[in-house]
Amino acid sequence: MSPPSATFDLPASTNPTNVLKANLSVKPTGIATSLSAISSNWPAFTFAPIRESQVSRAMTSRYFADLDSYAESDVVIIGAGSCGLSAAYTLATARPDLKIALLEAGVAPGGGAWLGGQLFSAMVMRKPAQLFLNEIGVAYEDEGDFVVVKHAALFTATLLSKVLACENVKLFNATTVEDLITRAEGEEGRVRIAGVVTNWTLVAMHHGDQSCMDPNTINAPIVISTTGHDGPFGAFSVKRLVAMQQLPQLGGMRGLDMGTAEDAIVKGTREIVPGLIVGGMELSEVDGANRMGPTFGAMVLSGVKAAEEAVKLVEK
Ligand code: 48N
Repeated sequence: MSPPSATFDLPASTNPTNVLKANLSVKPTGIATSLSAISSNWPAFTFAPIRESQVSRAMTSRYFADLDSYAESDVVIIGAGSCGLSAAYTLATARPDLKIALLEAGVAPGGGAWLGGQLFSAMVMRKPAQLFLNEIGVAYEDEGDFVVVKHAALFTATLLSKVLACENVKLFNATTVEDLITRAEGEEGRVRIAGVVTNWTLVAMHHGDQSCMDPNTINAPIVISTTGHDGPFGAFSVKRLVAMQQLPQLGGMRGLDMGTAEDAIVKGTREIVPGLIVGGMELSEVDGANRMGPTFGAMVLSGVKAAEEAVKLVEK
């Protein structure tokens, strides 16, 4: 028995596609009329002319202009996962005067937020994180104490597009932060973070099998590190701080406890050493916080808090 047609008075049908058509909230209109000039005469179709060097110059002139401009940034964010992207969006929209460099080791930003848990599609966020979804215009189903975005990629793609649309953000993807720039500050042996050391990720992965391939740099008085929990690339900055004797040791991420993990990560997002704010799952490695598993509200709100901590430092 097919479900009653909610929007059209059609006879019950055993053909499911008819039921689908009957319930479409958006009526099909065919190829968008804005493309009809093309689709109406394919045999006559041709692109405007171009020379290969024009493509090369269009890409390289812009990329190297960005490298030159962002060599001195106001804020660097390491890691464009759900926390880093939320921090970038919040900071860029709150302070459009700040120049923000967003460094992402992967070709594809988004970290672990393209899927829910165990490769399932839906993404769960506990309230009040739905306020951020409202802010960026992502639809969700309200389940009472939590909401569900129908596909994690809808959240991540929407947030990524909003970040990339910000005039004051430059995403350097496929680019790894290999080290931190430091300045001696305070008591003997203590430092302030003053930027990042970068390299193409493919180069960073092959230092061992090539002669020295030195890195590049970005100076910035504030760095937000959201590189995720420990893994091949994860927990980068906090592991580097231990190696530089700026942290005694890592607390190590604890077992899964959703009820405690998310509050701890959001409330604990803070400046760990002068100039370096840590958020998201990277923070769990510092504080020995529990993991929360496949719920993402803490990542988003930790990103919001990291942005607020950065604004406090800017305004100091
Ligand atoms: O998604 P992640 O790994 O990290 P977060 O903190 O944004 O979100 C964590 C979240 O996905 C979870 O782990 C969920 C909630 N599960 C928890 C649990 O209990 O299992 O994004 C980190 C990003 C990635 O895209 C990395 O590629 C990137 O950071 N990255 C780096 N980018 C540049 N330079 C580096 N050195 C670097 N290290 C990591």
